[in-house]
Amino acid sequence: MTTPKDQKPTNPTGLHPSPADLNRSEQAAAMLAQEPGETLTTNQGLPVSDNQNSLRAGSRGPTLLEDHILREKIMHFDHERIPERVVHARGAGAHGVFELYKSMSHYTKAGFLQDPQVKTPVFVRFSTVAGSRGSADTARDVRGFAVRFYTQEGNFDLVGNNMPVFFIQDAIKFPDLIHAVKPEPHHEIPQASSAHDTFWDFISLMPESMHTIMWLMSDRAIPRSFATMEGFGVHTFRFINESGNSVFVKFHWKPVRGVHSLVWDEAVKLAGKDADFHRRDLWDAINQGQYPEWELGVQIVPEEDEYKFDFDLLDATKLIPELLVPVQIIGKLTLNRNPDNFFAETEQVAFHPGHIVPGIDFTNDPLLQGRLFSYTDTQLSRLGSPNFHEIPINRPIAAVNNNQRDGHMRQTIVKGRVSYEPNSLGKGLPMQKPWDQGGFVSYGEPMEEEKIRVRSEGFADHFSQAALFWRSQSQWEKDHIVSAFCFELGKVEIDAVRERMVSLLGQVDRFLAHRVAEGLGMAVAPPAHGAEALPYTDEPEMDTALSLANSRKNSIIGRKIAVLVADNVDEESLVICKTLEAEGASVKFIAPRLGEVKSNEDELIKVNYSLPTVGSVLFDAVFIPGGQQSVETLCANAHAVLFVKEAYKHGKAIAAHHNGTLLIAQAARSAGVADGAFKGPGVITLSSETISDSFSKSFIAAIAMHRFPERPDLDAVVA
Ligand code: HDE
Repeated sequence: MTTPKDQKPTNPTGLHPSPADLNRSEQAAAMLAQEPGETLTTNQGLPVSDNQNSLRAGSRGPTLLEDHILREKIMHFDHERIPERVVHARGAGAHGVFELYKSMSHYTKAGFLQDPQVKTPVFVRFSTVAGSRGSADTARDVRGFAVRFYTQEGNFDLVGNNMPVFFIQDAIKFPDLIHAVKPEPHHEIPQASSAHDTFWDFISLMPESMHTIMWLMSDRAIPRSFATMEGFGVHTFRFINESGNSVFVKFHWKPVRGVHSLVWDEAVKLAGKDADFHRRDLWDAINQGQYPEWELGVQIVPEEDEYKFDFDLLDATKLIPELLVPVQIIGKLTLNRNPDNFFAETEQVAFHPGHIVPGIDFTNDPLLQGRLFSYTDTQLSRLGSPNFHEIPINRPIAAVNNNQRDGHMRQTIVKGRVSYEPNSLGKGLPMQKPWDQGGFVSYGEPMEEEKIRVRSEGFADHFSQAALFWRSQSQWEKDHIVSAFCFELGKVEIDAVRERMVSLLGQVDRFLAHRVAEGLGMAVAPPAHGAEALPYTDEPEMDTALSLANSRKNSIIGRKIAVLVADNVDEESLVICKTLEAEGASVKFIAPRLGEVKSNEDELIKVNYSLPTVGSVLFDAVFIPGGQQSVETLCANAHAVLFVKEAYKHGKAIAAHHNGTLLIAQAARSAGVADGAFKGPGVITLSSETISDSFSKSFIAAIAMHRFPERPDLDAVVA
């Protein structure tokens, strides 16, 4: 059993661990974490003799109020829930490490960006925005991408999203935006969806949202996994170097596995097949040692270039196109440890964009400025006390010394009688430190302005970057965007809202507007009142960084491969499984029922999943081994046929060895197309009896492509 002695911090200097100790888990363990003990006790440590029966007057009599053990247990249970986050309620977290590639001392004095030898522990939480804690992972939504760096100078939280821009320019509109997207107040419908009247009513009256809306309607809003999403700090921040010189900086996270998304039909089916699809993927990847990785990139803009662009750096509805300012890669984030306890870590972590370190500072972005108030404030209702920074996951590794005291749930026991400053009784400690001794000093930006409520003129163009995004997409991405608009606006019940939206789309791109209008069975209306922004630009440049089609496609680490098997499967075919695993993929055997199947060489193969419990949407690729009897069984199994049809429809890599190809033909027939119609990019077959190297390589290359959205007539496939 853990004794109170075991639970004391190991650091003799008090409750704050030594700054030299970088390992969060060790710190948390040293402070409060405990393994389950041997003897069941109450919260007071009283050993419990009976956890099955409450105390009553006789075996059939009433329960006695005296039962302090029952009362304590039920009371604690009654209060187990805390309010969920008002936004970003559903999420998953993981621990990891940040390693710097090169010193950034030229630009910033931030301690963790100086020395490539220093490894900084991190905790990351990914989230959806609109849905409640129990909603599905694959809803169309922005994803939160919040990273905490536990640095020697305090916590630095980069609280970003997987999209580089935001819906609104000024924080004062945030409650309106969120009220519009959340379930409608009269009937609390729909959950985790923007496809309803109030969201589109608001958006149709907020032309500044058009750029982010383009991202939201793209496949970026339905990522394949957290590990294949980009992350962005969104706002422009400042770096400040030792000499006090400042540059503007935008932060980017670039996933090493490339940026990959689902398609809408998959996202919808996944919500039913596995509502925890993203959370499980992250958990499994880390458990299996397939650690997700991102590179940290920065776009640096010198102070003198502040007004060089035709958009305002302070406007969070704009990005800096990478073709104007390239992203410099400066380090790598690796997530390598799952939390020990979801509530204690992922739920109680309290991020705040205001958690910065010397060498990093804010700009006057009016969205960022509003956020600086919100995050500490919201923790008071969520975590219940101003002492939330003492929860282990929130404790900095840097020492905390100040004169704050008391309050609900205070844990630190500060010795002595002094809790004020200046003081002489406490030798004047703790003492403030100037910049050159490590103190935080705000950038001395000159200010001499009127006090007014006015939007800067530089924020006025709401359409050019939306158009840039649209024009930078590949054809299939454009098709998906059009379908997304048709779906979302198709759920809108008020004609006027749809009309205003289509009219706004006309200011992004006339062709886009016409396609959406056609899908909705309506005409394109003239620009709505209040939407008369800058004139439509005919030929904005393309930015290749904006298209998923240009993402990295050189790895299959973390991909899930389904191998469809039944009795008498050909042992020779299965040699490819080892090759796939050696490349970092997970191979799962799926059969008509659980248990084992016997190969043609009498080997027993453990079945991971039965066909009725899974679906191709849970996997990245399918392999169909040979073996006459195995394939015949699968061809006669509706789940197996659907599996292949869906994988084909969703553009996934499919490989079949020897007579495994019969299942592909059967799937094509059942999809209403000719036997041989399931061909084309990403369908790899091998008729010879032995598996060849080139077959394995082609399959691996196809999986790395992630998907083949340009396969002909995918919409015609019934699946
Ligand atoms: Fe947040 N946001 N936000 N946000 N946000 C919260 O803080 C808020 C914004 C983001 O995994 C809340 O602790 C305002 C932009 C993430 O725990 C709350 C405004 C970006 C997370 C809050 C914004 C974000 C939050 C809810 C407009 C991308 C989840 C619970 C002024 C750069 C962090 C909480 C986690 C969470 C307020 C806009 C990212 C209420 C007022 C822009 C990733 O404080």
